[in-house]
Amino acid sequence: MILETADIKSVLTSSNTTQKMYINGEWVLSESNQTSKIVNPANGELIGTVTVGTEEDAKKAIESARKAFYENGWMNSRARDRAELLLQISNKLEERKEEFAYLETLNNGKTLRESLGDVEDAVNQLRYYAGLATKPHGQTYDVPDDIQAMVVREAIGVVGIIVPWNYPLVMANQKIAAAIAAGCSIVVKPAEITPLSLIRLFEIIDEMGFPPGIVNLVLGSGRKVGAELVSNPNVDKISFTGGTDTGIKLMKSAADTVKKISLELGGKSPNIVFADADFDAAVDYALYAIFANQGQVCSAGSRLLLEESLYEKFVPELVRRAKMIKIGPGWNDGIEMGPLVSEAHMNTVLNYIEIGKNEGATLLCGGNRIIEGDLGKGYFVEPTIFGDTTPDMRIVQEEIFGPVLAIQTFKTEKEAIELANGTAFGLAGAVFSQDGAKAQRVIRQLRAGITWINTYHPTFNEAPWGGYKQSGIGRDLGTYGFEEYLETKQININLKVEPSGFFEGK
Ligand code: TXE
Repeated sequence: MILETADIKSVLTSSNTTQKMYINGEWVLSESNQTSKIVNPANGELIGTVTVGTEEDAKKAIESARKAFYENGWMNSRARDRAELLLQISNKLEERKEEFAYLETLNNGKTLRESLGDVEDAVNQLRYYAGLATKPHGQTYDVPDDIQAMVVREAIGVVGIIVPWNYPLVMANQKIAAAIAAGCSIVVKPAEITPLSLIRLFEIIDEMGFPPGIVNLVLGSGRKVGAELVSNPNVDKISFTGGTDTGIKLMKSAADTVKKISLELGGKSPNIVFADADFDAAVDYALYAIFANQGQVCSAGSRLLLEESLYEKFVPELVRRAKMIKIGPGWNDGIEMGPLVSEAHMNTVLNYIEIGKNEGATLLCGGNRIIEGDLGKGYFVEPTIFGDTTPDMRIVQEEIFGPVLAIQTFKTEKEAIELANGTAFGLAGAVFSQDGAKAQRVIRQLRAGITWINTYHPTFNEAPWGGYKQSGIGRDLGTYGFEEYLETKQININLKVEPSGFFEGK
């Protein structure tokens, strides 16, 4: 699918029009009167202007979500009606699949095939959670008393949803779908630099006729709008995806109101390749693990753990193929890797490459921004691979969130496991081996929430997504992700209604 320049224009809202936020069922500009320019990372061109919300805007959205939930009846809304709304959103989104994919590519930089995959995922998330909406079930207990004891599940209330820029549509959508299915009202905040697909999703949501205040979108900075969502006592829960440093701040702030939080944070995930692995598959997935979405994936296989005896054969092939990756604007046909999301993020990644060199790692390929020709206008970085790393290096320990792979080597299974678990993170990990028992043995030793054997990256809306250790708390997706938006209430019904006799005096 090739996008012509004329088509690109038709996908975009005029960059002279300031795009609004959605609060209490209305499209509004921020009282700040400030705007922010949204840039296409493939060429630095302006692709939109959006209003910049403030704490006051966030407060208005929270108040409307609170009213809608607690006073105007959403708390007692019917699951079947919510399911129907989610299905309708999914159908509309599916009808406009290509448009949303183009928009995501223009704003985020990812290739069109990846954007299309994201939109398809988003459609399926809405359908999956529409199905789950009617499924929460309680329990009854046989208690040693004349009491009928039972548990019911209820919506948690007002949910603040804060999302990053690497999957702008799909990450917000998975939280929105689960929260609405559970019966919550929501206030969503996209990342500052990638709000366009979410604004458009809210155009669809607006057509659905939700009662005002159930779904709100507030644009603006994490420091102001995001922080207000986390500290405001009228928000019952925060669902966050983003960096670990920000997650730590959020957790501290949420403590003041004992707010329930789920955090999906960073990673430095190991991809362990044993000498007995299928060679071609292991090379192929090692590339996919780190270079998909330009490495801007929380679960990226950013550390390749190679059995030492395989090194001489594996690394030259890996490097050869990394150099063949087709880089360019994500909307062009055949492009396999797009630009990084912003100039600032590109500079962070380039800085890490310098750190790697200074730490003494060997640069095996890449390492540079691409400055030739049209690509020089965008934020393109070559696929980069470092060898001769040691576990203490920053490029081995810290999340770079770009197309930078660090190779580590091991001699024994035990050593592989130690290296794999040797960071503060615990999001994901993979093992490549044709010895099924060994592969499973190693996977069971990984302190990570998402794991693969003989593959990397496939993820499913049906299965839980989240990490061990400093990669987060709680889960997105699947039934586990649904649970995050439900409270648990115990109800005890007296079957023998008479005085308790606890106090003697009458
Ligand atoms: O993320 P932030 P940034 C990692 C990755 C990346 C680094 C920094 O390593 O290089 O984080 O990226 C909002 N209160 N990941 O700075 O700050 C912010 O506005 C409330 C991994 O872009 O975590 C945005 O909407 N909210 C990650 C969201 O948090 C705050 C994906 C994420 O931004 C806030 C992205 C505050 N004080 C980055 N400060 C993953 N797990 O996939 C910021 N925000």
